[in-house]
Amino acid sequence: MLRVLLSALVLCLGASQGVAAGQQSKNHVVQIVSDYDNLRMYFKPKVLVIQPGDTVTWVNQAAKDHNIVSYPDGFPKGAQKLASPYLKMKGQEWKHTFGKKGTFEYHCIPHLPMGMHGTVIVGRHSAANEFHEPTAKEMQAYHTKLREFFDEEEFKYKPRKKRKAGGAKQHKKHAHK
Ligand SMILES: [Cu+2]
Repeated sequence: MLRVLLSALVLCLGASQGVAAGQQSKNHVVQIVSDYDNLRMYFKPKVLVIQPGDTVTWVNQAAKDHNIVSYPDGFPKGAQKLASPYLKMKGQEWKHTFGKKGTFEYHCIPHLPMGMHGTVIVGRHSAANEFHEPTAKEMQAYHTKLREFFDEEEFKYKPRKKRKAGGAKQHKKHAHK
């Protein structure tokens, strides 16, 4: 019981002050923001740099449906992709512990056209050839998810290479070390 209390305390401290009382791994918090006044939905911070073994907790700031989903080619080879359920309630959380080094790109599917995406860099950036290569089946599953919200004309999935060629600022910035 004491152990549970202590580890909860350590998590709280780690989240608010970056203090990890004698522990190696840290917990980081990403706020899921629904800004109705400006019609913006976003992750804050958008880019997070952490160490292998660290945990990230996404916290929903409003009663609005959001999810945390990896691009099919947006995580390192051999790593676990991000795939949260929908967070619907205010204060609802989802957490993931990152074991592998590299770049994890994710987004919220329903608000993808608003630019609701984020990046977690674990230890170091991934080189272009270090990303997971999705199978046809994985691509199909992702497209099916997209089609729940968007028509083919409305929103097409752009594979990594095309997104880069398109000049997504976020990726340009991290393209080279
Ligand atoms: Cu969202």
